[in-house]
Order: sequence, then structure tokens, then C-alpha cells
Amino acid sequence: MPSRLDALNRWVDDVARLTRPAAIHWCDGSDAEHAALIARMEADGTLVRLNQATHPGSWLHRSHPDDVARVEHLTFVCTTEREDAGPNNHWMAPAEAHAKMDALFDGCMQGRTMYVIPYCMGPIDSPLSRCGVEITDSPYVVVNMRIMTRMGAPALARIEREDRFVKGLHSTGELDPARRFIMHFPEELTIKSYGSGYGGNALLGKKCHALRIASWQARQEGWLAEHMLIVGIQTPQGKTHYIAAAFPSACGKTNLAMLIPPEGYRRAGWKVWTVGDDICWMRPGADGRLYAINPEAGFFGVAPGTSAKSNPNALATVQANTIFTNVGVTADNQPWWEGLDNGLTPALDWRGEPFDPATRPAAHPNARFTVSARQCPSYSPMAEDPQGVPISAIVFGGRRASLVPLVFQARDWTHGVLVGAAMGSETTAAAAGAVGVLRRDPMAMKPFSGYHFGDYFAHWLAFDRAGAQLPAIFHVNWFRKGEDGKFLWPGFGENLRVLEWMIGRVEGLVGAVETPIGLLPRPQDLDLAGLDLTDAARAALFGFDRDGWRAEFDALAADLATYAPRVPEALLQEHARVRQALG
Ligand code: OXD
Ligand code: MN
Repeated sequence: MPSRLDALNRWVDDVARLTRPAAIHWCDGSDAEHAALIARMEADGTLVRLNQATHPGSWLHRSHPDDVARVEHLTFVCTTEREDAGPNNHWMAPAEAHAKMDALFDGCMQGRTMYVIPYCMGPIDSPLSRCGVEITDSPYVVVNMRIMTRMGAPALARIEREDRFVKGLHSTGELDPARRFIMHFPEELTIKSYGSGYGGNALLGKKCHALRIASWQARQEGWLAEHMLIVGIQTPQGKTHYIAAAFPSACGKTNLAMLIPPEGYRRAGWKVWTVGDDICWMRPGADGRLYAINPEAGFFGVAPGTSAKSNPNALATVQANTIFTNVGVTADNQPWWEGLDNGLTPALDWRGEPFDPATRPAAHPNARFTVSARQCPSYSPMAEDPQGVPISAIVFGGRRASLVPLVFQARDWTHGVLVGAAMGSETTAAAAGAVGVLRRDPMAMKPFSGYHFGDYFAHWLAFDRAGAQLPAIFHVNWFRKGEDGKFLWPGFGENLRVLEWMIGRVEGLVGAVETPIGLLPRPQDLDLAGLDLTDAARAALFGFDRDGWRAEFDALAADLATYAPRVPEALLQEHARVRQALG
């Protein structure tokens, strides 16, 4: 009898014929398999044992110095029609892309083991979850995928039941940036990635599958695959509201997902539950609400800046069973990074050389930790619920030194989609180029939407239909600065004050004032007790600058026009309506 796994077996055979590995290993996700892989990587230097007294079960990986981040300029969406990928993606014709990739893969695994990793994105028994299989020659990828996904035998069993999975083929190749490509074939549910071992390029379940391919699948199947954290806010009355929030990189997604309530809130009974810190899959339930799962099982977080002050939950999470990539180490082999502030000093930097601040920082600025979400003290028990969590509010945000107030609410869903499409962040001194330049990043999906942004906006708008009970949509800006260049809002745990206002809005309990850009709280609508905000700070954080917003909306018109002719008419009309109200 033909097996439901025939397609998978045939593909594995085809890949083996092309890449010619010395051995093929089907990953079952067991502890024994994991231990053998770790031992092998310790022996060949891929992993360095960290101090097992302070960090049990933890390891350090030093990547190739040229292979430390996602490579957007080498990332392609290969649809039959160029237009379907949109101006928001690099495009290559599928036949050309396959030929290019297959030439790179030809014989590339000779002398190496080829690992076949069946994985499930999302709880193994959730109807919202989707499966994939990654073939890789990197044992580092295998151990990371075991943390980041539900990997191994249960995933293979689900694939056998469903007979449908995303195919991901990966090889670290020669780690030569000139021979590095990350190609997506959404029409074939296929990914081919060559020449990089870095997380976002190599752990194919994450950005490649759970965002680029999944966003395509989601459009066809009527759901949303988003670059959002999911956090549960439990009120003193015992009700938990789940909030999904999209921010571009370096805007504190992991911190918000693991927020520690300010002392007064804690005493009053507020609790915060982490469901996910990076990706959110949402689908309308029978009651018309959107239900969300975190497709990932772990965190692939940025280490620098993580401290007992900025994110105590993250720090507690990475105390054991963690793979650190490109951090520094102390003389007694504890992981160390800039901003850790634990009183220790680094001995070696991320390249394994004696630390010299004049040469380079101890940790690469994009140094990462990979760790199971289950180790997070605030991990929500609902994160494993196959039905997902009902979303009360969607939050968009960016880093805006001026103009954009602390928080405002969109009037309705269509306005909210416009607010998401208008999202942007200002460049910081940390990045090359001019400081304070606005980069538009709709829904924080610029690097991750697997299809044309115009179609993506239309897909979002389509959720507003009869019977839908859609979340309220908000925009936040934690990064407003005063004349002196200092942040006006304290951020971190104090952001709960803003989330409390959102929950009050959802429950119909608190006020707001109408402005052309949306509904703004008055300072008295938020609990600001104990915060030292000057009158000028209040005016900026809660104010509405009509002239500034006029200019902002004119610039937005030009940015939306880059997605013509696919920008939905309803979105253009919404823009025109707000622009007119601005006078
Ligand atoms: C990102 C990440 O780059 O989550 O967005 O790693
Ligand atoms: Mn991300």
C-alpha cells in the first residue's frame, strides 16, 4: 500500500541524490539523539561548553564572522508572476532560482551527514499549526530547531496524517557571502537556503516558513501569519486579555512579551503571561473573534541589552539549557554580553579572542540565545492550548522621536489596517547612515511578507465581514523624545499603564478624545501615579500636532503609491478621509 510519507521519502531521496551525503539521519527529537549531536559538536569545536555550575546544559556557538545576521538583499520570493512577490520583495523566476540553488547544492553534503528534521509550527494537536520538514547538513540547526519547534517523531506522525508539509532544504555550504541565497517558492511551499548557518537564514521554521511561506498559505486559507508577540494581561478582576503586537526590530518585542508589572500593579493583582515573542498565527474562531497561537516553541532572542533590569524574565529563562551564539565569555566560561550588568567582566570576545574594547564588543550586537519557552517564568499555560488564545487588541508600534503620541486607538478595523500600513521606525545611531530617518515597515512585515503588500493589505481588510468580532487596534510609541533628546516615557514595565488603558477601551470603561488620527487618551485617562512627567512631557506624549500629521500623511501617500495598482481602494479612501480631516 502506498504510504502517506511517499512524497516525503521521494523528496529526501531526490535531495540525497543531489547533495550526496555520507549518511542520512532522520531526527526523532529524542534526548539520546540530542546528547549525541551535542557530543559530536563539542568534539569538533562547533559548540563550546559553558560553565555548567552557573549555566547547566548551556553551550556557546561562535559563527563565522561574516555570517551573523539575516541577509535581506540575498533573500528572494520566487513566484511565477513577478508582480505577486511585489515591490516589497526581491524576486527571481522560479526556474532560474531552482537552477541557481541546485547548482550550489550539487554534491555539497559529500562526507557529511544529512539530517531530516520533521517539525510542527504550533502545538502538535492544534488545527492552527502547520508542519514542515527541513533537510540540513548542520547539526547546530538540528539542536536549535529542537528548541524552536515541536520537532521529531510526533511531527512526522502528523505529517503522515496530513500528507502536507513545507519543504525546506538547507546547507551551510562554504559560508561564502558570494554563494549565499535564501529562496522561497510559496507556490510550491518550498524553501532553499544555502551558504549561511545564521538563525533567520538557517532555522527554516522561523522567518522562512512561519512568516514568508505561512503568510502566503494564510492568505489562501483565510488566516494571518504575523511578526507579532502575544502577551496575556491578567487584571485584578481575574480576566486575561491577550494582546498581539507588531514592532520592527530593536523596539523591545521580547521585553513587552515578558513585561514585569510595576510594584503597585503587582500588589493590586496584575499579572503578565508570555505566549510568544516574535510570531503570531491568527484565525477567526466560531464566535467571530481572532484566535492566536505562537507557532514557535522557543525564543531566539537578542542577548545584548538583556539584564536583570531590562528583562528579568528573559535572564531567568536563559540560566540553563540555552545555546548562546556569538556572546563573549568570562574567565570561568560564563556567557557575557554588553548591558548584562552582572558585575562580571568578559575574558574572550565573540570571536574567541582576548576581549579588547578598542577592537570589538564582547558580544556581537546581534548575539542570540536559543531557549525553550517553557523555561520562561511568565510562560502562559494557554500557550499550549490547541485552540489558541482570543485576541482582544492588536498593537502596532515604532520608534518615533517626534510627532507620534504615546498611544492612540484606531476608529475601526479599516482605519487600523491603515495605521499598520503606516508603521515606521526611525534609524538610530547604532546603524550606519543618517540618524532619525523614517523607514516605513508596514505591520513590521517588510522583510517577511511572502507576497505583494497591496494584496496583503487587502487580505487584512477582508477580515472585517459579517459576524466578525475583531480586536481593537492601537498604535504605541515608547520612544518619544524631549527637546533634550531624552526619552519622555520610562518604558519597560511602565508600559503596562498603556496596556491598562487599552483594556479599559476594550471593556468600554475609559475615555478618549477623537482626533483625525484616532482616539487619544487624555493624561487623566491613564494611571500615571508615581511617574515624574513634566508638563512638556505630558503635552508631547498625549498631544496631537495637526501640521506634523499633515506632512506625515502626505509622505504616507507617496509610500502607499509604491504598491499601486494593488493597494485596495478602501485603504486609499481611508487615507483620503484622514488627510481631509487634517485640513
Ligand atoms: C528578527 C528576529 O530579525 O526576530 O526579526 O530575529
Ligand atoms: Mn522578529
